[in-house]
Amino acid sequence: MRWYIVLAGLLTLAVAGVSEGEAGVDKVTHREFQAVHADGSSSFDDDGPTRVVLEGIILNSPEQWLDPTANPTPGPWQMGGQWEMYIQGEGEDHAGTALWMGQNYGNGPGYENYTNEQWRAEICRLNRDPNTGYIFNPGDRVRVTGRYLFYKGKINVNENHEIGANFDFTVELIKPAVGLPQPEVVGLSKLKDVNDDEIFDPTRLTGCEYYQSRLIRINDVNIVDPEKWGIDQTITIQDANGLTLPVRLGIGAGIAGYDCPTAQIDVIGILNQEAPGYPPNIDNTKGYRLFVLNYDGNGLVLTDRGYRRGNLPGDINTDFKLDFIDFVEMAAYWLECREGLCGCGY
Ligand SMILES: [Ca+2]
Ligand SMILES: [Ca+2]
Ligand SMILES: [Ca+2]
Repeated sequence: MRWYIVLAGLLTLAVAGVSEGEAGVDKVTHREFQAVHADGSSSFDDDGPTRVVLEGIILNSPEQWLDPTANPTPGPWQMGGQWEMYIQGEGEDHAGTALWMGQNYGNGPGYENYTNEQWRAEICRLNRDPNTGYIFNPGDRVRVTGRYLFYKGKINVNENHEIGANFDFTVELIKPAVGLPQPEVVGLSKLKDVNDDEIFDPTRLTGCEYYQSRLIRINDVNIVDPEKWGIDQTITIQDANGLTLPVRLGIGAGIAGYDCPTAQIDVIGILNQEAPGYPPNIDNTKGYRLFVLNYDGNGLVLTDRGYRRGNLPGDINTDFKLDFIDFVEMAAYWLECREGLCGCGY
């Protein structure tokens, strides 16, 4: 429930006594930015700058994870359009950070909502390099400048729930198409102890924290609850020793388009933390899961490798032939326009 960011925001503002202006901008590594206390709460925001500059590689297409479609009145406590991009540090910077935006900040007290038009303008801006108009993709190296808040186990770049331009964050292209980071192979025994409990190390040098917001690969597992397979659902993987991990499926079209893999598989995804509980009783040492936001139907590796065989652009269902089924699938989406990518007036 994203609106709890509001509570965290009020706390941060109270503690930090926010100062405005360029003086409060520091370039930091993801590892510095994500530092935590022994209880898993942020230590960076104890006396951090107002804004940070971070660099890294984009891991995901935001619209495969959260629905960007503008909706100003989706119901109480609902955020309407949302947008979240994960950025992974490089080299010695063994950490990563999420950037988050929502439309209806006003579902918390004292904040305002974006109108549909304002929301579209915001995510149209964030999906593009401001200097060239280039549309960002996973595998691009970027520079992020923005404010931040701690939320459920990790610190996120965001707008502190404010719609004023002074609270914007920006993403700029450093180099396009450097490629996704090689996913680190991580056994479940690195994430779970012998009792299948999450391993938490506040130094962030081992356990779940070490891999938080990074692309990892878990080999030789089975999905134990294939009946739960579907868009926006959570399934569970298990290894030969009985260790398990939740896998949060995104809203990528391939998850709806293909069946759940039934054999022993490998899984590639982003390790995320969403700590359980509600303020003031959030356990920031728990709540790790693997994000798999799309699937290409290959049957052996649960992931979206970002390319397709066949090279037939009209082959919508990727069965390597063009026929009426492709036409039907295309017709079903006729005239739809993906918020934030088209209709931007660029
Ligand atoms: Ca954490
Ligand atoms: Ca804004
Ligand atoms: Ca086809």
